[in-house]
Amino acid sequence: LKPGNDKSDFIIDSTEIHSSNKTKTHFVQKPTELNLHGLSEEPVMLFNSTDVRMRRSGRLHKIMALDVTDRPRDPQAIGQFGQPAQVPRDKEPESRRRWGEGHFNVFLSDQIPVDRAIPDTRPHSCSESLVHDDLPSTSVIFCFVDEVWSTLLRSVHSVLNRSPPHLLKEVILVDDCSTKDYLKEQLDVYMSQFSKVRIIRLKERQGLIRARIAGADAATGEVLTFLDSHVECNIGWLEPLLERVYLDHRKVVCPVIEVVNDKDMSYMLVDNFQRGVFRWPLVFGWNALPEEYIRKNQMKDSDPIRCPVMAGGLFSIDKKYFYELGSYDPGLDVWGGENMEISFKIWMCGGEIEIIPCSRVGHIFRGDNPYKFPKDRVKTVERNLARVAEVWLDEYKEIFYSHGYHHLLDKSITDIGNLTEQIQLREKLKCKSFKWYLDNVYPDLNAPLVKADGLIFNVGTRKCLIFQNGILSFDKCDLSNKSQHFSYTWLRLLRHNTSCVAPREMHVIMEPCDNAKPHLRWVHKSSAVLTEHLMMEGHSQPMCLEAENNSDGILLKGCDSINTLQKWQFTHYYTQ
Ligand code: LR7
Ligand code: MN
Repeated sequence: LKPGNDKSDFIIDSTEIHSSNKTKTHFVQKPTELNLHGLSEEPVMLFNSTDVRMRRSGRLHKIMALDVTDRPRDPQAIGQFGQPAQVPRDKEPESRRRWGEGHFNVFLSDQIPVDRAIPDTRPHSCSESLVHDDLPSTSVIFCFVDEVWSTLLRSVHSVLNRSPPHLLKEVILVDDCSTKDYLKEQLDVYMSQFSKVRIIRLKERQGLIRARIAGADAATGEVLTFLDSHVECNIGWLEPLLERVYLDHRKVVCPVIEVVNDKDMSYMLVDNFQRGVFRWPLVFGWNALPEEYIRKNQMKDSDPIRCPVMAGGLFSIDKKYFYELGSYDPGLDVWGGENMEISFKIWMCGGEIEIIPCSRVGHIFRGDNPYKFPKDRVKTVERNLARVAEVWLDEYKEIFYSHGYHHLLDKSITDIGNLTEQIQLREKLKCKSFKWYLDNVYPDLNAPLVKADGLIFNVGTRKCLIFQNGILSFDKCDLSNKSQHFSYTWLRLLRHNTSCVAPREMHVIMEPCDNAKPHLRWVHKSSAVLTEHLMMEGHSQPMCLEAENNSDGILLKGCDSINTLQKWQFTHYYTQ
């Protein structure tokens, strides 16, 4: 038995060994002298190989990459080896009816063995990679609410069967106050056969963020590994994650998240070189590393990939470091935004986030949440995001609010809760600025601080706006004159230092800027007819800024698409 030997790994039952690779899986031989049991506490007895005996001597070795199960695997079983499964004709109504239990094909999931084999999707070059034999141990934490029975079990089995026992301290199941009966006594009974599995039951629904904190508080391993409760950890998934944390305790590492198809439950591999990013307004997404970057850094497909943000659900983090970082903001509710929070916190406060291509975990991506939100779903998520933006985004939070979240600016309508502790934490940890993060971690994000700035040129008078001695008027354009410098902000304010252009009857004056005040907002460049106009926002009668030809004054007039006295241009535009 040569673990980690080239592409093939060994899947071991109590009766058979299979060798698997990307395309085919076949039986190799019966393990006569090896009586393997995945659930034993004693790895040395288990494998009796030089690799395991060498552990704790700090040397490097190849990844064991075992897949151990206590029953022979049925090669004919539905969904075996990650193959697509099919619903028999006569079962289609039942399968459709049960979809809503998990927002994936629950009927099929229930037919598929909870310990099925899946294809080893690691890139070729992973067979070259080595790990230390004194890696830290980990506690695997699954938080769940009303998870489907068979997928929860499959998640747990995949961890027990594919993690080297000496590295797996425990599996903690945090039940976030599920309502389903089978998740109570039946789950206790089932899990009692595994000495490493512990169940924690939350008395009230906490949401996944506080549930993870509860799991972490109970964990005794040196590293915390968080997983969603509908995953399948692939062969050799754990060691490469722990290796990175071992090398640097401030590395927070994610496996490649592969896809367990929600319709046929097949295990599907994903493209290489994908990294986690965000787009405005703090929406998580994937993007491929640019070819040029890969070439320049001579990257192999097994090399760790630096990620501006993590997807959120699947990662390992040094336990001490997790608490040094103040864990999660406990003010985040139910679901959403916590991945942004922890990602910004990690990067800005001295850590790193990586995707480790030699570690692969399948996840069922679902079209909808199969559980209830105690409050409105949209409001919950946007409130979470606003907390993150307020604490971590500095002046860039305006970009966030400008992407459909203006309504959150009025704190009398949306109470985002107290942020004092989070802000103090950021100061205590001496975290860097969001600008530093953008420059160093995510430079390819287009994030200009304002939409436009420079002089505001009036096309009709060919003069520029000037704010001097408390008066707004016109003058000959002069870029070197600071009094003529304005910016057009993300929240559509016309700003000069801390003062903003505001309507006052049929004229305009300067008022202290306030993002929460809608009357300070001007539409510029977003309407096809009035492209160069500065139109008051939110008026049924379109009102535009107009230069007075002879007096250097400014008026508010009904908008007129051809009047050049109503046309204004900034020196620089940063967005469309
Ligand atoms: O109130 C809740 N309590 C919980 O315990 C709500 C959820 N949960 C559990 C739930 O049962 C599940 O195990 O928390 C886990 C995550 O919830 P999902 O599976 O509904 O989330 P998701 O997969 O749709 O969403 C992703 O983004 C979330 C944002 O809050 C979390 O970070 C999820 O962990 C995260 N999942 C992943 O990163 C997997 C890959 C998805 C991608 C991209
Ligand atoms: Mn999920």
